[in-house]
Amino acid sequence: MALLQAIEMRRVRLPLVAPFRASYGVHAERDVLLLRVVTAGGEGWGECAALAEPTYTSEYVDGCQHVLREHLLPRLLGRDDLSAAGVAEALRPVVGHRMAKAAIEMAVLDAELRSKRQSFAHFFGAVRAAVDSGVSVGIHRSIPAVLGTVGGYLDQGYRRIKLKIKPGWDVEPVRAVRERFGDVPLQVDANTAYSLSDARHLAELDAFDLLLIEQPLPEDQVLAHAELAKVVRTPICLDESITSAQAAADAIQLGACKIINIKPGRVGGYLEARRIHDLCASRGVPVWMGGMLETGLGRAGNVAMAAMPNFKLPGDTSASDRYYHRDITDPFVLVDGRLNVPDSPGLGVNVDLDYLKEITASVQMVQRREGRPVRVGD
Ligand code: NPG
Repeated sequence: MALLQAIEMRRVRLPLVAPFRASYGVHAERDVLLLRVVTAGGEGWGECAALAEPTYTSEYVDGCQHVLREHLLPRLLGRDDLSAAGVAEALRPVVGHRMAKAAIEMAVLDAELRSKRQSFAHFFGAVRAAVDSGVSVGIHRSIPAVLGTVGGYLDQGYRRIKLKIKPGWDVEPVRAVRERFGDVPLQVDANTAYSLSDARHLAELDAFDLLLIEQPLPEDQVLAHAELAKVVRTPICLDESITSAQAAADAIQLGACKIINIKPGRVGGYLEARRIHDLCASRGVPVWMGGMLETGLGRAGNVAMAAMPNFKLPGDTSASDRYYHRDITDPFVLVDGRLNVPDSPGLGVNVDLDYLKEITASVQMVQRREGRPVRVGD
């Protein structure tokens, strides 16, 4: 890989079609940190998955930008031996901060693959040209309201529905969706909202033939998920608990999950995500691609990875218009319930630079001067 010369950190505010989840602090817009790396071999783009507030994970977008500027980028800048495969190792002295690390690794990988004229999909060993698209449906105020939303998505062609659940909003919406829409592929996501003492209640969901129940218990309760699996027949899928390939191996061995949701940001980047995919394939554990309201850049990488062979279930890889009136790349559109996998070099999407400027809140450049990293353009 060529010398890493400079990194642009750009904060954009992208208006959302609908508020996502107020409790995660995602209201009318997505506050996104984008990275553009400049190398002697060309440029590359990265997207940080972190949200504006540390309400879903401990990472949040201001914190990511800070740790990148002060601790991560200085360890990478000016290194002429750097490849995407070496980023995680170079950053190992910094503990945690996986979403920040994932963003810079993504940008370096994009630059590297663009310069080799290789697509992300080819690099990952994609086995399909389009991926089945699922959609995530938030907690609604009423059963008629959730039925209206689900009906709208099914009309658009989505191939799987995921209902968010929490205590007080679980069996009834699932029953209503099953009654109204028949045997549509259906799964639920609890985002850690239950405790092991809810096991018998959660087992009531077994009546509805769900694909899976995602992350019912808090993320550090991996053993409790294994206990829950003795009571609940619906396959348990872990998301928040799986922060690395090691965590995935341990959870599988403990019997805590039968399926894993992969989010590259959550695990420190696409290369660790690929290790999880491979590990799960070797253990007979199917995976699927999660989503964190990515722009077209993050979506491009996720869709490419979702074309790998062990991505056996539809992902939260919805079309751009599920999230954004206007995306920063050419939009991803649903074609017969699928998204096409980009096959041009790198991420394979073009950034609409004019629109990007319009929605930019700030830009910071980090580059080397006289052998030391400095930042300019605050
Ligand atoms: O389609 O990008 C998407 C969103 C899918 O529901 C979704 N993601 O818990 O997995 C989740 C949830 C989420 C989104 C969580 C954003 C945190 C932030």
